[in-house]
Amino acid sequence: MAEEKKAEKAMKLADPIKSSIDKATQQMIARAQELGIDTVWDRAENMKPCAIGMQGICCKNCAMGPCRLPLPKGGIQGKDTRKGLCGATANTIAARNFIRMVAGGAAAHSDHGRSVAEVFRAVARKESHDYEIKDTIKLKAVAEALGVATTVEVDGEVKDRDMDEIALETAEVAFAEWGKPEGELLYLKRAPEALYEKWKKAGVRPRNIDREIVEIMHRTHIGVDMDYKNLAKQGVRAAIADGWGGSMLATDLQDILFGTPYPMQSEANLGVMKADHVNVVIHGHEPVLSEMIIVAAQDQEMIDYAKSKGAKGIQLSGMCCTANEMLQRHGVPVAGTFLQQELAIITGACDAMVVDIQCIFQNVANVAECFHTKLITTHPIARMEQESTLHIEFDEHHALEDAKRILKIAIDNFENRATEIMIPSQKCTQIGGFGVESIEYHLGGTYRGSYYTLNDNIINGRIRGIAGVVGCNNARTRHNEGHIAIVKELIKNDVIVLTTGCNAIACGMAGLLTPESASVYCGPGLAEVCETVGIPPVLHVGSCVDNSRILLAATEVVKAGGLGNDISDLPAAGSAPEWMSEKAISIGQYFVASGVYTVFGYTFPTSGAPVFENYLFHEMEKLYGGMWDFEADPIKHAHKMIAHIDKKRKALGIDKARERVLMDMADRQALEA
Ligand code: BF8
Repeated sequence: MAEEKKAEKAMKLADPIKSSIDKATQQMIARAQELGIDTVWDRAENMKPCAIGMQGICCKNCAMGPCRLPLPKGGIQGKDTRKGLCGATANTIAARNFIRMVAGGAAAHSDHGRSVAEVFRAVARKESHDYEIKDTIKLKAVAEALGVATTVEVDGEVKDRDMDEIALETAEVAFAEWGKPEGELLYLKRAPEALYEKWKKAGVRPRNIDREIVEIMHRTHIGVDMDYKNLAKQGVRAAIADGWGGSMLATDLQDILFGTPYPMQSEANLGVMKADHVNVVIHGHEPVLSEMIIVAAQDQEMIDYAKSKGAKGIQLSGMCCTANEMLQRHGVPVAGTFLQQELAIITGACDAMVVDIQCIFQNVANVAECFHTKLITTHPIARMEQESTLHIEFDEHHALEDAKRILKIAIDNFENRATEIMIPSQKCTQIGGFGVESIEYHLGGTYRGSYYTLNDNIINGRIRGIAGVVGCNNARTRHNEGHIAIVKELIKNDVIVLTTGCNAIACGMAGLLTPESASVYCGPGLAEVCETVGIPPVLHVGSCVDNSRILLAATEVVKAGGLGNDISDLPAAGSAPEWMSEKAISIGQYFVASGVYTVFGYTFPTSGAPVFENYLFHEMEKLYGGMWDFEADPIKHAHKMIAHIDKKRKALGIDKARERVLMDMADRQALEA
């Protein structure tokens, strides 16, 4: 005990100002320190990452290792002779580690998709009565993309097929995508034809979702695949199975069940919590849980029960991607990003934190023990060893009942609060809920291709290009600094940004998700477009599985014409400024495999194997049209993306248009000719 106390005393504390650019976060880190509660930033101060592991050159795939292959001082001179006990080279080890990250990320997204598919199938089979199909238009579109007939011929007459029948067959076909014995993923044909042909030529069309992930685990076992190019190829195949498979199905089936998002106003940051309300923070990823809690929280009986305990009402808020899911469909406010999860409890006003899967710190249980907060786990695959946590398993067959039980625990806990509560005042107005459909609504044409107005403005140079800026926070970098600096630099240079995940939350907290921000932060061209159509310069398109919306939006841009015939022809680039998760690597890899130049910040997990890294950064472009890059400095990072956008504009012959920016009809006719 004395030893433990000594260790605790020796713990270095993080500097709140250096830890985050966000005032609410700074205030709450300081508050935690005052209370003697460690947060992720303090732990990062006291534990440095392993330099060899960071560079991807530590192999621990067998018990002869771990084999560590550090780069020699002064770099590699001549032949790289580094090898592990079995002879695995640095390239083989880095490639194996890299694609295992892809497997982890693809598995997380795809298993999330599978859970949604299970609920969808239960609804289609009429086994679940708490959920229902909310968007039949989307159901028909998804059915058609999966080859399910939506019409039927009766006596020579074509009629609409019964919706229940369509739902049932769509559920069965969708479900088979995870494990069908032959064929290829059905959604691959949604990609531009030129991209599909590239995948075919490269031999990377996924057969089914699960198989590609399993095959990575096999091929990276000791003594199997020892060619970094062949390993990378399987990484690409599994990543495509994520982006154009598991994630895309997750997004689509969620839209069918819970409604396709449309733009709506809300707020972001810890200041959305209310001292006089029962605060329930829902944290994780699957909207299957949050949707039902939203329904339960609107139940008058529940509201009255909260009032009977002395609260003014129930305040739901979201954390991480669950926040994005609740925001985009219901306008529920966002409490914070990945790194702010402990801080929500440190307010002293969190009556329950309800978690499901992914990106949840185990330490939230320790923090909750310092307060009255009930930490409730809900998913059978994600439990915690801390006995203080409650586990209420969420089941689609009695989901509303489970949700009410959870809410009741939170309400009962309201009166157990200590008197001292500290909720930061910071919160920002934001608009969330954009997607393929709403972009078409705002930036589509009346008479021509669906994304005509967007394409026209890219061609005439008001919009210089499109960026997808996504991904996590990382306690090794200053919270939100990279996210915001990169996004601001892009929009200043007339690049419209599509955002998801924690980047979207960071942008919401910084006030970049409002139409009004256009006149403050954008270059003149982008500002003019945003002001004319009334959209923010940064469009929040959802959670991390919703990066599939970016793939489909890019495909719509290709279809609308005038900007080449593949995603790789577009003046577009991707970015994950503060990435940390395996999911980010899988997303990055499917962006690259879909033709997008993709830059990661903070660190890159192959830097110890320069030959393999060169393959990712340069050679991949020849196969897929997209490639990886790395840049830690946010401004240089943004300018690498802008340089790529300009390169693509030049290749399309629209670089001159940009110099003029405002074009008259004669200019436009000259361009079209
Ligand atoms: O899936 S961005 S920290 S919350 S992994 Fe996690 Fe990263 Fe946030 Fe959502 Ni995505």
